[in-house]
Amino acid sequence: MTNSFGDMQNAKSVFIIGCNPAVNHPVGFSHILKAKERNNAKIIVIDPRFTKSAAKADYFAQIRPGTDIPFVYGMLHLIFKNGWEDKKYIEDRVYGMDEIKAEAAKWTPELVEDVTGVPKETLIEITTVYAQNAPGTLLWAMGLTQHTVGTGNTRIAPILQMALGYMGKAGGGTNILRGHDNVQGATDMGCLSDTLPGYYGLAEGAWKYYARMWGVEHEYLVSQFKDASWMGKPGFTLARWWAGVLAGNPGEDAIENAGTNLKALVVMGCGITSTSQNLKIQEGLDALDLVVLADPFVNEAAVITNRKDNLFILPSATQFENSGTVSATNRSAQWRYQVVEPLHESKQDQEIMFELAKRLGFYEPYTRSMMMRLKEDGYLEFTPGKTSFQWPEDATVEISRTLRTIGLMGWTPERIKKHTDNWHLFDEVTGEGTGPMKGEYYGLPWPCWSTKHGGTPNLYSVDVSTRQGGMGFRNNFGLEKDGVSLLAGKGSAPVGSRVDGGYPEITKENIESLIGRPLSEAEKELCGQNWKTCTSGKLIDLALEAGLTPYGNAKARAVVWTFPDKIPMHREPLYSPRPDLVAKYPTYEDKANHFRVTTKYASIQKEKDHVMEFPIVMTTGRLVTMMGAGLENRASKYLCALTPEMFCDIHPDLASKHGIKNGAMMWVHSPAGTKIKVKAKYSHTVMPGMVFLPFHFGGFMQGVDMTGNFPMGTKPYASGECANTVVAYGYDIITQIPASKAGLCRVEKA
Ligand SMILES: Nc1nc2c(c(=O)[nH]1)N[C@H]1C(S)=C(S)[C@@H](COP(=O)(O)OP(=O)(O)OC[C@H]3O[C@@H](n4cnc5c(=O)[nH]c(N)nc54)[C@H](O)[C@@H]3O)O[C@H]1N2
Ligand SMILES: Nc1nc2c(c(=O)[nH]1)N[C@H]1C(S)=C(S)[C@@H](COP(=O)(O)OP(=O)(O)OC[C@H]3O[C@@H](n4cnc5c(=O)[nH]c(N)nc54)[C@H](O)[C@@H]3O)O[C@H]1N2
Ligand SMILES: [Mo]
Repeated sequence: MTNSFGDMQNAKSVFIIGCNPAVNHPVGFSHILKAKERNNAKIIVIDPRFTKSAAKADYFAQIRPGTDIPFVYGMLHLIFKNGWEDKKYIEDRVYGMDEIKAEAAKWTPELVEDVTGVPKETLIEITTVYAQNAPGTLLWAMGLTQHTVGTGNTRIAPILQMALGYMGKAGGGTNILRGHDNVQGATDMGCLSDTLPGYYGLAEGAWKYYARMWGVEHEYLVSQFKDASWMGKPGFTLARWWAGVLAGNPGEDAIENAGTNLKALVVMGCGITSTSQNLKIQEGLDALDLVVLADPFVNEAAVITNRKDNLFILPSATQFENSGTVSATNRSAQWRYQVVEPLHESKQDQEIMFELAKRLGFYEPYTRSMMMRLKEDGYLEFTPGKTSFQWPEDATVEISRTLRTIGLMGWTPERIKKHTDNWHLFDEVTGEGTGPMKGEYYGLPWPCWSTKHGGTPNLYSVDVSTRQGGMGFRNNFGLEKDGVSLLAGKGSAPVGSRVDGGYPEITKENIESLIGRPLSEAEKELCGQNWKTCTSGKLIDLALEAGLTPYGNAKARAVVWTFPDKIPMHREPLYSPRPDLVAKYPTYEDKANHFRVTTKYASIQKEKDHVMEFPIVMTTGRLVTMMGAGLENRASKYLCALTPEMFCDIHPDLASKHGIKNGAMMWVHSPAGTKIKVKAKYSHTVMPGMVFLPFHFGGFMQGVDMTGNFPMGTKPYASGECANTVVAYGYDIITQIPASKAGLCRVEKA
């Protein structure tokens, strides 16, 4: 999220594409309603369903799932045609907009109507309103990401903001509504298989930096791998771990995993039914040598598997029985205080991990750096006299001294606690503190460059100084491309910047020329190679003194030359209802070794015209009463009274065509050959050609009730078929997120 929920109150228009905040972020949604009250902000919703958010909108486009790229190109077509783009902003701050303009020229309102199903009058009306009510904030979440073109979707949305000059403005920005409590923090801490914590890449230099910051030898880290080459390779993802188990079986995708299949699975805080192709997950669970489930509830992995042994359920403590920092969707930190001691036999997650590390023999190096402190010269030493570490404070200190890329240097435990304790002293809209908290923004939203910096409420704003959170775009992709400079244009820099325009990221080599004075020998001693690895913090301090942003001041790039689609391109879903459009906008070629697994694209789309047998578009998503895989909520009697069973939203016209009565049972069949039996719920939120399934239920598999497998007394108050049993093959080309928003199905009376 570039801005924050509070900042949305500054918006004059709110563009909601691929999320349903009235249901999934109801507290956050109140800021949008306030924008309407304060500024008469225009609310625009683009969604295949008439959602509760759409019910509050001024303009609504009911789009066919998976066609957001054409829709936004249609908007850009009109913006460029009418000269509504922010020319100066584009000139100074964007690389490659000409290529976008050329693609947008193809997407006439008529073509957009044909591909997306949105009447061209609606497209024109929405574009006009959005371009003329500046600034506009743009929101998305899973409606954009869970597609084979998810990454393209998440690129075209900021490009729209850039074209209109809405990025880096209060009341503007791209505001991606994060999901779980602390999901922003989890990503920042490195719960991804292709980065180290803080998004440091898997390069040797980054590993060496981490070795230093963990207080271990680089060779020790290397010795944990089959050979050093595996340190540079992304691992499996949550979406496809089971492919690592099943590889070698007939029909399964090939893997590249150092010559071995996966043998053991440890699940910590993930409901197993939340990933697509649930039948494959069941097969994967059955085939493993060992399954360990650490969860406050009985994870349904234990219930849907047919295995009889080597399955362990470890009772994890909940957030109320633990403490530490959590990061909110706007990159701000909060201290979470423990409320009660872990109940009964449950253990906090870190205790489980410490015990595991002890048994496997690496507890000491695992926890070593919490016993160390950073010296002024940027090197670690054992803290004199320290015989044990204090959890979670010492871990927080380690994080703040290590995760420099995103600017966590100012996140000391003392500061974060002080913010949480004084939350009432901060402004709801700007995040600015008053009284003793003056000069700081609530939760020190990152980047928070140093212990003196107050955090960054809105990313990429040059309207304020670097001290107040101003910055250009990150210089991350070199200084020029094909002879064109990638640095920001002259005149575009945060207020008070010594350099009036673009500059590269700060290094030992360029610091003197950028700040305009020679460094003393003592100062030079303290400088690391570049700001990211300069652990003394000297380079950052020098940059801030000159009003410079440590990571440089560059152009945002609309063209990503390393991706298969250099600019976002429309590609039909693997299971498309429009074979005529598949011919025109085919998907990607199959991709070998995509997070270690060969991943099919064209070969599925070309198999046959799936729509002949599976003529109904199927999408999945959320209910306000349930969360994720639903284990927590289905343990609540009261929530279960509101949504007691699994259902399918179906338009009465479609249902009656199949003889399905409201409240009767129906089958939903997927092209993967799987099926679920659910209750029909007549609804006008979906069009007659489409159904919607919530994904919060589990415990049943293709009509079979498996809830008898719950240990006594642990069965949830509600169980049911899992939508992901009928979410078929399909993964994003870059991130591998399952394509659970645009599928096909067939329905039948049960
Ligand atoms: N009550 C509740 N709140 C939650 C959660 C929960 O489970 N329950 N989960 C949390 C989590 S983890 C997350 S990630 C967020 C997710 O928040 P959202 O992304 O808002 O959640 P979804 O309901 O999955 O999907 C949002 C909307 O995308 C629409 N959509 C589907 N396909 C397309 C498409 O191709 N284009 C467009 N434009 N729209 C499409 C769907 O109809 C749906 O209304 O919510 C968080 N908040
Ligand atoms: N079809 C379809 N599938 C989807 C989606 C969709 O839109 N459609 N959305 C996807 C998205 S965005 C997400 S984020 C996932 C969400 O899916 P999950 O990540 O599976 O979501 P939760 O149900 O919140 O799972 C959290 C699990 O952690 C446990 N837990 C809670 N607190 C703790 C703790 O402190 N420690 C430990 N160890 N465990 C704890 C809970 O009991 C629960 O079992 O679903 C994905 N799946
Ligand atoms: Mo999520």
